[in-house]
Amino acid sequence: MKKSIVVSTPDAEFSALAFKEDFKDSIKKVADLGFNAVELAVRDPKSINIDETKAILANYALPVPAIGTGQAFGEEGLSFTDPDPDIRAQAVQRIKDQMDFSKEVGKAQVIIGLIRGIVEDDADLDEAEENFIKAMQECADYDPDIVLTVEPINRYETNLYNDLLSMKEVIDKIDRPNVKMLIDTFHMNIEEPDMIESILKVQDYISHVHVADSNRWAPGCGHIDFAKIIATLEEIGYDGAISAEILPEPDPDESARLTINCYKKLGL
Ligand SMILES: [Mn+2]
Repeated sequence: MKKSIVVSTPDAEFSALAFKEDFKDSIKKVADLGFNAVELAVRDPKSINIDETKAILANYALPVPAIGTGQAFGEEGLSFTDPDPDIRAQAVQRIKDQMDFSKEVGKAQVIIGLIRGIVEDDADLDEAEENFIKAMQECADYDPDIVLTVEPINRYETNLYNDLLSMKEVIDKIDRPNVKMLIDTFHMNIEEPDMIESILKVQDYISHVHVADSNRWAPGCGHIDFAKIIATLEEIGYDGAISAEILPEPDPDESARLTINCYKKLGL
């Protein structure tokens, strides 16, 4: 399993990641610490210098397992389930742009996290699901070579698809081979009755893994049993990346150091 951490490209602002100041400097730090992959958080690929980004990544030989896209919702309000069809269309276009960008960085998986949106009125949940499925199918069909990985997110951040089993159900409804699941230990710790049992139930769907501890600090700073989770992932034959999506606490450098130390202790 690759040892990965989230780094934000210069256009994005997001609290749950290790570094976001100077991109080049952050990539160097990540490589120097011993990570061998880096997940990028990108608000809009059209606003970043793709050639420069590729050159920096190549310089440190860091592959990109996945691209985070949630900032398009957080900062611009784009979502697959907005009642306004224009906003839904913009969200779909943004994910298509991310899929084009993905091809520039080795066919990284494109994460569908908060861009699914939040439904204001629970009465509209069925309509939201319909819009979500339609948007997912349109994006999946846009390029069947790129995997879209949908992430169950805890109830305090969205009311759509909080746990692994409800996400599995909607992935079955989307019914596209390039739609898979991203599991995140921080969200699972809130939503899953038993993280290990839930992982086993959706094992054929998992294409990417986020780690953060129960307090969203680096793994090892809270009470999640990562040894058990890694053993379970090994048992089911998962060989993708383990990517830290964490708060930059107590400070960005230290959060990355704590993460790599934990990875090494886990034998990654
Ligand atoms: Mn996550």
